[in-house]
Amino acid sequence: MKKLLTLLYSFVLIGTDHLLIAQTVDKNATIETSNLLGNLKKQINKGIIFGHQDDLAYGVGWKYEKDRSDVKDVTGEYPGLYGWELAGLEKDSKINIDSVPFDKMREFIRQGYERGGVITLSWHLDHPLTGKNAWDTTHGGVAAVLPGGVAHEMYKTWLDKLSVFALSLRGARGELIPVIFRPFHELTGNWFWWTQNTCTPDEFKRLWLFTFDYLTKEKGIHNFIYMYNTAGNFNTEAQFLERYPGDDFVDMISFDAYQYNDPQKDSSFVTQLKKQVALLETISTEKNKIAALGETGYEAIPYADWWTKTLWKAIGEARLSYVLLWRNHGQQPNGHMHYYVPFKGDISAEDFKKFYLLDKVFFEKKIKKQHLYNQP
Ligand code: BMA
Repeated sequence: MKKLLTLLYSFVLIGTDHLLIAQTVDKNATIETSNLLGNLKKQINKGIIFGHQDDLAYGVGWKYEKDRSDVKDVTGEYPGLYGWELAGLEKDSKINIDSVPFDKMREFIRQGYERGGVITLSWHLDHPLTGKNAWDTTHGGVAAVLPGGVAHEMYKTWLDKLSVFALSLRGARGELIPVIFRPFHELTGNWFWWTQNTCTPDEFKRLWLFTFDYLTKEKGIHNFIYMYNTAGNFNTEAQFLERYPGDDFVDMISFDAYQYNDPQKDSSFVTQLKKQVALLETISTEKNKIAALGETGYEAIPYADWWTKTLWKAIGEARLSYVLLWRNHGQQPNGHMHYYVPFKGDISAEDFKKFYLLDKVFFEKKIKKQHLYNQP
């Protein structure tokens, strides 16, 4: 009987242990990279990391001021996660699509990492056939970059440049800085050359697999965590997974969802986001993948209590590792305001402070204490 009980007990242990372990799909991932994934898995039980795109580079009404951040101006702390954008890297540009010099970006990435924060990268890479930007939906771009395609060799040179950049991201001990890589984002949309209107599911999966293989095997990139990211237009698991390349090639799953309507008159954003986040949670449990909200926000945040009354209402109960708010460009040449976190004095700044103080929301200081790069 005792023997039987011990046997049963070890089965139970093995069973739960399996659920705790988060193994990177890149079997040669650096120790810091696999530690980060393991800790993000634990993070979902503690709370959600707050992230902001281009946080250290500029904000509303300022650019490249040392140690400045709109998030810090309002809350006194930096975010726990930093998003950066690579568009331009593929054509040897010194600056990205939003004029951030890659040299500065590298330094900002180092600063965020040294503070214990998490780094994520997106890439609005140019259309490989037309040379126009990522929003050019001329068909055939994906087929062209696949092995045998007319732009395949060129695509490899783009990945070579990405690899040089990835290998240049180093911490104080010379270790590689782990990055959550979110390629071909919003893939279920219809606005990029890789979205569902321009390629078949099979072509998309082959694009992912080739990219993963080339980066890990040919280029020796071992500081990437791979994130699959759809647009916010799914209602079922099958829709979310239609172009999913497979459990062996994806570490994290996410989607992007923005609000455009009036939350005081129409609660559909909260209802829909809640539903989708719940679906994402189900998929992440089934697949043992870590969930996040890849991008969200309300441009120029026109409602003073948006943070606690809309965003938190939708995701407060969710088991998500992080949420990323998009960039604070400020005023565009046409006068239009483009920003997603409040700046000092902005109408939602007070509510943002309330959001920042929530137990389950993690900014710089709480994240630093998690030691995300140490053994989980
Ligand atoms: C979009 C906007 C653009 C920007 C692009 C890439 O959502 O913010 O202004 O160029 O992202 O960062």
